[in-house]
Amino acid sequence: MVSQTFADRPLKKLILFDVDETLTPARRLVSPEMVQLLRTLRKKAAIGFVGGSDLVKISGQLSVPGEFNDFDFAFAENGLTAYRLGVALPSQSFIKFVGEERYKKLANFILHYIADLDIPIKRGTFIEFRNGMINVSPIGRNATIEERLQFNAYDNIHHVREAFVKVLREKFGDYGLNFAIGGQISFDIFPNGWDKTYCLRHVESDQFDEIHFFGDKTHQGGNDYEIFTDPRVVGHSVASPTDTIRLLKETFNL
Ligand code: M1P
Repeated sequence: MVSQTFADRPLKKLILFDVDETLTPARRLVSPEMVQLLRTLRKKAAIGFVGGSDLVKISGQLSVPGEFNDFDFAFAENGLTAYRLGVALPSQSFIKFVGEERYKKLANFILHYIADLDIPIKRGTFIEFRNGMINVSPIGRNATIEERLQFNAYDNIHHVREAFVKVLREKFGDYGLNFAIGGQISFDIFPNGWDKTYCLRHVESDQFDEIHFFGDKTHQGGNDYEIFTDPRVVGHSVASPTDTIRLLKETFNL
């Protein structure tokens, strides 16, 4: 039976959402139409987001001025940073898992590899160090929106990230790490099992009848794949935020 906290919602279900390209365009703000629909949905069921980015970035994309928290569950970095009704849940850290020495070898290799990469342009911040993962970008995270679109188009033809990940898998196969291409200009590296299914441990005690997940990178190798295919979850694959709106209305009669 669902926990007392969510007993007043007519549907004893939890609806989880990926962020980029599911609730918002990549790295951009949520639309007023999506906010309105999520508020309507939240009256019926519990809702949460589970994004790969860090909490500051995701909050920036999803917060509407004056209305801080529209979600029951907030999972950044796949749930390594987690909040339930605004209260922080226990976390683990990437650096503790990997260890300083091994991390130094990995970071050095990555930076050398990027230095040798001949791609049209480079910007800055090639490794972003987060709590539960690192994020690696060949162009650099300082790229503008225009530059990231250009890199993405280039990468679709030249598969720069795929090739990079292949080399890292070979070279650091004994590190127990997973490599996931989830966005437009980068990929995430985190310990095996710290993919988006990680967040599910935080909702177990609420005993929802069903957990749904909506995401766009649901194909194998995409960063929504593991949670999308998890037996505890009903997965929905979407093509864009507009598609999410359509599917939400259809699935939950909104
Ligand atoms: O949420 C998907 C991804 O979003 C960003 O990717 P990019 O900057 O490449 O578009 C990153 O925050 C990444 O960690 C995340 O998985």
